[in-house]
Amino acid sequence: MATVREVTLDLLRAHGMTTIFGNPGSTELPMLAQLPEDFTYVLGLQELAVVGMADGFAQASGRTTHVNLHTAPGVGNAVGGIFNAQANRSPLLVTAGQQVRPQITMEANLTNREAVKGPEPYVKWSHEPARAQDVPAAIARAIHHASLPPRGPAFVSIPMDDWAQQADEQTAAHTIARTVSGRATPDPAALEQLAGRLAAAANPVLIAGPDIDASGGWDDAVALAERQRLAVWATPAPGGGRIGFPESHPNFLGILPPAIGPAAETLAGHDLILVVGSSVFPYYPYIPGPLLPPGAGLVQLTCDPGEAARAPMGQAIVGDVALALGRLLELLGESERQAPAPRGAPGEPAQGDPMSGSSAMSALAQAWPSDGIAVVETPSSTVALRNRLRLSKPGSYYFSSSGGLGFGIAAAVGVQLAQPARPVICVLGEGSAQYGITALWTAAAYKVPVTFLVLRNQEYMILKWFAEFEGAAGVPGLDLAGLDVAAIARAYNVPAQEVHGPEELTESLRRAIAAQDGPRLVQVPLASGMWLD
Ligand SMILES: Cc1ncc(C[n+]2csc(CCOP(=O)(O)OP(=O)(O)O)c2C)c(N)n1
Repeated sequence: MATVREVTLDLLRAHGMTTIFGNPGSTELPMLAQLPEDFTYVLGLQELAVVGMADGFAQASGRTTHVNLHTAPGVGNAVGGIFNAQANRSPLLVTAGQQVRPQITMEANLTNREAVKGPEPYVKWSHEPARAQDVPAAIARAIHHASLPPRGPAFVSIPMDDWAQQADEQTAAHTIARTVSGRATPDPAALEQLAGRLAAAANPVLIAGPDIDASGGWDDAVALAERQRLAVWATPAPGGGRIGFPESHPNFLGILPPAIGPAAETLAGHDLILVVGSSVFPYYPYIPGPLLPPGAGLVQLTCDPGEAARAPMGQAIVGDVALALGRLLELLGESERQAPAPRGAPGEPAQGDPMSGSSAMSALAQAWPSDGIAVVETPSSTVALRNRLRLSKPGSYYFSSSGGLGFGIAAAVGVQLAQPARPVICVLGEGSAQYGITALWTAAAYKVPVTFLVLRNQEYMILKWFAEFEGAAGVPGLDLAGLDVAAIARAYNVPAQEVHGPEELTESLRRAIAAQDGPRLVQVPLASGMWLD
């Protein structure tokens, strides 16, 4: 007779989910005891980092990924990361331990009271099985929820005495054998109508979102833009957790401003705005204005019915983005329209030491490997990074779509574990680095060769920009004097150095990227108060 645990391990194997990201407590030990050798346990030292690593791994591998947490306090620490994973559409199975069933009603120590309520707003499904025998089916259901579009985290709380119980083997066999597929073709008539509108438009434009990359629609998005002579903008940076279009392409014009009025102003002159794989739009801050430029229509292609329903303007077509792009290519030939005028190269960055964010990003561009992957959490230099690197291969950029900090270091570790053949470079503000800092230990302990670049400007610069924008004078707590991430990194066993000036920065980055035996961290002082692109 098989136990609940044995059946569950077989279920995880059947889904190829043999890597577990976790931080253990007493309530998880019965699941982890004598973990079979075909499973890998990646230890994170704090739960926000654990979820961030799994988020990066899930996105970069395209596979649903298992996170195991410690009852209420572990789930509590993880919630910021689960919020990020929801915005990133990361398919995560999140499990947490729970008191033994005989002691839940009396609320013995470590009982996760109302376990399903904690993560509920941030997951697609939150559950605690009614019986031990239901654990495999509950975990299977969470895996299916996480994997179906729009993908995202799903949560199961598991009483620790369930694992040793006898499984219902007949039911379990069905549970393990099931597969669920959810890639849906959009309404063919709606796509035909859209193709007709595109062909007839005088000056259409494409807004490229993260789901182009996630769905595998990259090449078709490029082919559509070229064939239809579309100018292309990236969806605003906060929602652009992944890049959906090559940023060195002559049709690519830049990142759409993230506010209502300026976005409409930027799109003035276009009569048809095609938004692919993005919400409409991830606005922030609030700068009111018309939602669309005069005379323009908007059509959104999205896999997410919620995203379609909440868009404030335009039409939406729901279905798989890559399938939609493929169908549009079948329906549309070469357009006679003029190709858009290419944008110029960014200006020379201001020189000097300490450097500006732009000159640091230019120095990074000099060292950039052609197959490099950027994991980005550098609020005031994100635009500079995009402008200077002009990343142009799929799967090359990961950023937290929610804006929640604590993603960068951890996600970089997960991305590198999922993509061992490509160099991962994680660019961080020194303030942002603190939220997921413990993931540095995992990088060192598991010899994950990420290059971390820390921009040290001794302040929360982006918040100073927001304070000025909001007219909020005299805000306390925006300065970070004395924070030395290189020193912290060394304590986590990551070789780290501080460098000065663009040449030394490029050289040290080249060496760090070439190192294969584990992570390296390079920190560079930046001038404060310099917002540049
Ligand atoms: C979990 C979380 N807490 C707080 C914030 C608010 N926040 C946004 S940007 C930022 C400062 C980031 O500072 P740093 O990384 O040094 O970058 P800089 O702004 O200097 O470029 C803070 C605290 C957030 N986004 N997420």
